[in-house]
Amino acid sequence: MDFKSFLEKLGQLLVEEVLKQPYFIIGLMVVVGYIVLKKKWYEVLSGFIRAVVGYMILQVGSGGLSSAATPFIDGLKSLSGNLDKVVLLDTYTTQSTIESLVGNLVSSVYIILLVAFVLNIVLVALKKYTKLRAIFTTGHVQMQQAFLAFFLLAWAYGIAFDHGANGVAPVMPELPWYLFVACGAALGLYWAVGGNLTLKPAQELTDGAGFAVAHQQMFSVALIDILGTRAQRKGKKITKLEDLEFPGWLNIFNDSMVATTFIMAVFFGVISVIVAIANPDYWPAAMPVLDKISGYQQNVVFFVFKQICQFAVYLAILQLGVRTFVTELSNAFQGISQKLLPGAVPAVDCAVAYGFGSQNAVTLGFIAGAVGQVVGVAILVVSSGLGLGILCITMFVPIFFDNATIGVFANAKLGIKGTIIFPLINGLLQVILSALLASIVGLDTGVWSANKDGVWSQGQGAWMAMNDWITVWPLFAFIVKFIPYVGIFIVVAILLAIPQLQYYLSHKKEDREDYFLQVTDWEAYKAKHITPYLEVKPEEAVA
Ligand code: ASC
Repeated sequence: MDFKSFLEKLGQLLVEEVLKQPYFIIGLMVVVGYIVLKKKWYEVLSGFIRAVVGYMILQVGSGGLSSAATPFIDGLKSLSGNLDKVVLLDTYTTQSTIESLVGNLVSSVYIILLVAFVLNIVLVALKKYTKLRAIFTTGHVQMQQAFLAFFLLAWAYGIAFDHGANGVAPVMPELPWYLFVACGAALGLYWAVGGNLTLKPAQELTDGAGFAVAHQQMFSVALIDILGTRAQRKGKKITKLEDLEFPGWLNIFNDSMVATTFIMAVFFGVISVIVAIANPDYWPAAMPVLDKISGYQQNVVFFVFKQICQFAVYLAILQLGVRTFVTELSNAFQGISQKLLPGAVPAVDCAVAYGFGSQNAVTLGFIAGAVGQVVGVAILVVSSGLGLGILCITMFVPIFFDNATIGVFANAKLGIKGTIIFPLINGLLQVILSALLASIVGLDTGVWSANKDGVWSQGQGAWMAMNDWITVWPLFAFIVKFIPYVGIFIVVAILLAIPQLQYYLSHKKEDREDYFLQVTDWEAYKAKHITPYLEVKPEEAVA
């Protein structure tokens, strides 16, 4: 092996085994934090193991939720018929579609990702000036975002990726150096700014667990926090899901396992029946074989029952994972934020929020988002895809993780109404804006490729229908496209200005430094800036 291929292999190992695996990054942070705190070697070891295993448990939970929904979503997909263009709303499909469009440039996107990650850390190290406090740690999401950001900015710079044709492989366009620089700068800033925006809402939700959110709907979490804080200050009465007292038999819904299973049964039960009527062949073909010798296939009713119960199962697993690793991470990060990166917090996967707040908000947010998406799809169907011939089909990640996260934060700050309204609007926008955006930037169809038998076909379109990628990122791309040369500088300036606005506008002049108290002493911050505005103060509730 020559030196160049050795380096390539090493780079690939670093990307695939470390950068793309949040559990490893989190585990390493715990090790560094505990070493800085001068813990004994066996405490460092046990912290590392609990962080890694805890994070893996969380991943079993979130992966299991997706797989529980897959048969139902596939059933809905089977109803789409032969519409012209199908855009799949999914984060992974969007990444792989762009990977096949950029061909041999995949490793350049990895380099952008690394540079942006380092930029995030530098921006936090310069906290005194930048007012940025959060380090993005969700590797698999960073990877997806790096690809879509790259594609969007390339579009903004007038670069069209070739999709190929029947029998013709796509040809790579020439890419200018400034595209790579612009992409690294915008991404690194977005991670630092987005995480920072979610810091206070996450501290409020978790009562000071010491982390922010590193995901794909960070700007909407901040918007909900601003509206919620304003409502709180005006003394508006909000009723949260956990405040509900269900009368009589309904009080079985106070138990989130029961509530989740019941609501999912209604929702997926209706979908199952619709699929069974519209496509009678679907369910029989989808049933697993339970007994290989006799060939016995599972009965549909029992299969559906089992899938539905699994939502509550995986939510419970997810919470166990969160509890396991968050304690380690919070403790260890104190070392990092005291010595290495003063006043910093880790920003983590949105699913961590489901371990706090109301469990029922996870379910209700998801259902409200799903209803919004159904309305969106109905609009596409009657308008023949907004006149573009596009049908959007959702996969589980956008419909669940985006809306459930918005739901949890909305419930905490705006109560039940917020838990319904925000995901409902988001669900609608996810469908309509994704159709428009995919069509505008040329991601409404996939790439032509040949299978192993030499038969050519074109992949489907895809869009990452998560809130930040239907709102702020398209806006950045439009600015870069329509304000030539200086567009990217305007985007950078906007991103740099956001934490300054947070710092200067969120507190009165004499309290300005309390902004940093949100990390360094949450109890003190809460006592001064949150508790006095709460309708029922904690001490009264106890009395
Ligand atoms: C995403 C994505 C996932 C989920 C996961 C939620 O955007 O790609 O796999 O959300 O991060 O826990």
